[in-house]
Amino acid sequence: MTDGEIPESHPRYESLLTRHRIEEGVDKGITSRQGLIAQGRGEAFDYLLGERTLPSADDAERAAAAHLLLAERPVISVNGNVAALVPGETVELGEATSADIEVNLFNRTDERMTAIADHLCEHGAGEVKGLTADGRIPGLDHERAKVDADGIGDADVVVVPLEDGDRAEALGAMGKTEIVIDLNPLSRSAQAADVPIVDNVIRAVPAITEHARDLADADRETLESIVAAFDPDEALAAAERAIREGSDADAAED
Ligand code: PTJ
Repeated sequence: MTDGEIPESHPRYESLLTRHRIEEGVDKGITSRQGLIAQGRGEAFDYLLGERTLPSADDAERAAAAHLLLAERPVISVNGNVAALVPGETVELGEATSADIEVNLFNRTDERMTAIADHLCEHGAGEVKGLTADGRIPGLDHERAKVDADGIGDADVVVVPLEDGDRAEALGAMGKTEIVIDLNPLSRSAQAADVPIVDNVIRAVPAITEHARDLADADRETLESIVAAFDPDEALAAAERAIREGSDADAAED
């Protein structure tokens, strides 16, 4: 089955599309087999959140866009799941925010690094960082610590979708502003983030791009006030409430 063969009227269209893309990612050597497990975990949380963008997640997506527009050296980190699910959307986000794209893998192999970089180029990316790997994130074991010195190594703002908890904490410890996209509000990555976006990457990446386009002409003061008004603890609490109390809880409060 290809993307186009899943009928859009199917009640679980987005979920089927997501599964299909991840499967295809594994077949192409882009996504790791662990990526299938990660996808299953994500799906469970998405189901509990009502498979929609909470108002609190939309606020986080707007704050993320403001951070990226204010940044001097923004970078979007891409792993095997992100490359399979939102390759073209990631390229568009990079264009809308002048952010670099860097491949950064948990299960790093040269073959997967190259396959992902090629896949992103097929979806319109000009330059893809991550292959030079001449920088290190302090405090992590060798393979997971590898970054480009002039990419994530030197970035002031990093978007890390579906990040592993240790690395999210280590990037935070380097003083970088971290924007994490993770459907689990209890994950260490989400908890470590300056901007935790509790939403499916398939909805979150295009939403940040849309906010960035909307804010393209905003002045610094406006962007800074959006950043200052965002409260990460409140965003996580709103997502937890939505999970515990059902899909109306968040909507009722925002
Ligand atoms: O490609 P690699 O080698 O870098 O490996 C990437 C994975 C994702 C396999 C690796 O980082 C990993 O094992 O991640 P975890 O520890 O399973 O964490 C993944 C997190 O992402 C979990 O908290 C999931 O709930 C969440 N998640 C999964 N799918 C989505 C998601 N969040 C947003 N959107 C999704 N589609």
